[in-house]
Amino acid sequence: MKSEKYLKLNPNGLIPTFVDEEVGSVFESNAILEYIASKYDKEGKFSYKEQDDPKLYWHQKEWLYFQATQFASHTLSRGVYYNQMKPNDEFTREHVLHNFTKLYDVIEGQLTENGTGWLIGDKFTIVDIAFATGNHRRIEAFAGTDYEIEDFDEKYPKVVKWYENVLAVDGVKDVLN
Ligand SMILES: N[C@@H](CCC(=O)N[C@@H](CS)C(=O)NCC(=O)O)C(=O)O
Repeated sequence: MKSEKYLKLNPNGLIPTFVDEEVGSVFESNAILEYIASKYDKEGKFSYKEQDDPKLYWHQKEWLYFQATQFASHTLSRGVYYNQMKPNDEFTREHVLHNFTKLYDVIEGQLTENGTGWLIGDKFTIVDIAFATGNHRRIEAFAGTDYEIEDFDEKYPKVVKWYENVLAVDGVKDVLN
């Protein structure tokens, strides 16, 4: 990931990077999801298209930005970092858990308002893929640690149901395990 060859494809030196004949390479996971949707999901099975449904297309984008900046970068990766560093300090723990609570309140609210069992619209989309990956990583990283969200299932029943829906999609369990 830090080799000269890799850094030409992804100057930030992280994974993932998607390599494709048409555009060369794409980095940032949610940009990759959008690219794959645009190129390989022409019929909109897993994504909303601007020409067909501009409202849901822009919701799709806003939730992907929210996932990348607020969920993955601001909260999940900081939590993983602090959990590994074990600063043993209540302020840090409260801070990480407070950020997670704010995020999961937003996600629970969106699932309640949308009411379809999916984050946007009425189908499993790239938005669900992005958040499910983060949710999977949260469970994997924090189960049994000081950073685990207490009584998650009681606080976030819609998220629990949504995650079950995602895991039931063909192929999802295989890639997450
Ligand atoms: N915002 C980036 C984050 C990428 C990222 O954090 N990748 C991690 C793995 S999930 C990584 O490459 N870590 C290795 C490192 O930090 O050197 C994206 O969504 O693609």
